[in-house]
Amino acid sequence: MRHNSWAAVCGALAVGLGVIGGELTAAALSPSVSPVSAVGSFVIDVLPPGVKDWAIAWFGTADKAVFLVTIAVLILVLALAAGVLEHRRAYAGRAMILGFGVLGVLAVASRAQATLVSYVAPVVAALVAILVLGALIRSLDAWTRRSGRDAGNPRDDAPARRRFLQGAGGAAVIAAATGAAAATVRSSQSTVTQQRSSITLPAPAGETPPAVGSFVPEGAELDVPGISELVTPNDDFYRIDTALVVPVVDATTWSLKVTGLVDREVELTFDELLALPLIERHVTLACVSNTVGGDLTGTARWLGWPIRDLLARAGVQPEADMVLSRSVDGFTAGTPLDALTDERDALLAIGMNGEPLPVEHGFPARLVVPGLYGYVSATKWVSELEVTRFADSTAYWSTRGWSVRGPVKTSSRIDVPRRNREVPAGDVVIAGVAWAQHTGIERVEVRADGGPWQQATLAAPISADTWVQYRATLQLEAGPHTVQSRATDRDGAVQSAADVAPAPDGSEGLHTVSFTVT
Ligand SMILES: Nc1nc2c(c(=O)[nH]1)N[C@H]1C(S)=C(S)[C@@H](COP(=O)(O)O)O[C@H]1N2
Ligand SMILES: [Mo]
Repeated sequence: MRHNSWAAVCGALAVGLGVIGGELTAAALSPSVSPVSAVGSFVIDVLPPGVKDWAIAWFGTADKAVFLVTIAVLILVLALAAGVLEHRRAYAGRAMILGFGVLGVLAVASRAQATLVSYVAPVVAALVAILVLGALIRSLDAWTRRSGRDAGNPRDDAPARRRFLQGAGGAAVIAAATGAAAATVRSSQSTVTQQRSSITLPAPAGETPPAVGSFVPEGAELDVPGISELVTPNDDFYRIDTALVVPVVDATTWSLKVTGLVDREVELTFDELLALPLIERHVTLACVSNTVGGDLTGTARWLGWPIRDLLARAGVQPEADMVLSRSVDGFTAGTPLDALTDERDALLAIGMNGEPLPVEHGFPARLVVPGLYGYVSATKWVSELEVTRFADSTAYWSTRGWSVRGPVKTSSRIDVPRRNREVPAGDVVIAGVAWAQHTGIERVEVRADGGPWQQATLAAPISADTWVQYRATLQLEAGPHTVQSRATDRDGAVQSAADVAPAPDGSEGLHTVSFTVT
């Protein structure tokens, strides 16, 4: 192997040990801010608007691993370069690592959860990498000098070669061992997962008669194979957030503060929350990034305390018109005060479909506000409600080109038949779900091939805040067909047919599905 290649290996070993040292330090001192994930989150936050739209959809779904691997590959390439540089010129590679150490510190500084102690990890990472790189390259240089002077005489450079290989081998062994230790420590932080599974949720306070929305009425579920489940199982519930690594929040030390334009600040612990009269409501959440016919929407039964009761406890001052909810990871949402205090049951939720909130859906507590897109209302891992004014505060996505207000737009989706399927001729069942949160669905119509609209049969709604299943039968002859659906809300407003992209305030258009009748 050429000495340059060995230099690159030294770079990888040094930076690898540095990264592991940094992660171990972070795990010990401030688990919520690991240097690597801080760099990743920092990159997400500074993405330019064009890349961002694509990124929301991308990071929001299953592909965070791809992003983490990309970051890892990038770090590796830079590490290889640092090794080669240091071999060419003493201190050049170490200066490069120092530069990245500074970037690491800046990235950590950009994290809302960062405390003074969080900075120790990137500093340790840079120090370890610099020290190891210096030592390894010095030993490589000694070998290079020997083999240069006595070219063609392998016996003379053998001791220097052996010394270098022993050093590099030792570093590799230490990297493997500490890497394994770091992985173990990380998984032991799944104690929060254990904590979550040991929580027994209280039963909702009895309401007589049972409140609309607290139960699934007779006839709410249609028997159509392939239709969206009326209540989405937690494991199938869409997930959208900016968190690269799911925030790990210890419920025993968590609290929610109500601050800002209030008569008195309120602080609520998880145990206090458990002891309050909680209610349960089915609510359909929707993401503003959902495209027409997309799957970034779901319905769950949420257990929580009405936010209006919490705000009443704090005493909201008359000039306030917005609540800026803040997550432990710095995400913010700006919700109109009305939506949190009017008769709709906006919840500080701790339960989802009978379980404590799954960690990725906001454990230990999140907001659920019927009728508003998630980015302006559904703050997960919520830690603070700052009562303020739209004129004085701007939330995370609203500073990034998305609308300040985010009421959910009425929409409907065709679940059956699926796109490009072959369906037997005769009565063809068209079925799906429609939603107009907080107004309710009045009617759903379907049509084939641009023909006349035909009214579908609606299932019984759980409430105005949930989606409704619908079904229709169309007589279709053999050949290719295209069906569309449109919903009308209880105010008589018909779902928009305009072709509108999600940014800045939600998509519009008719879901259109093409298939073949055989
Ligand atoms: N802390 C935090 N809460 C958040 C977000 C986020 O990025 N961070 N995203 C919001 C958005 S855009 C949506 S659509 C909903 C999605 O909630 P879910 O992942 O439980 O489906 O969470 C909201 N709450
Ligand atoms: Mo969203």
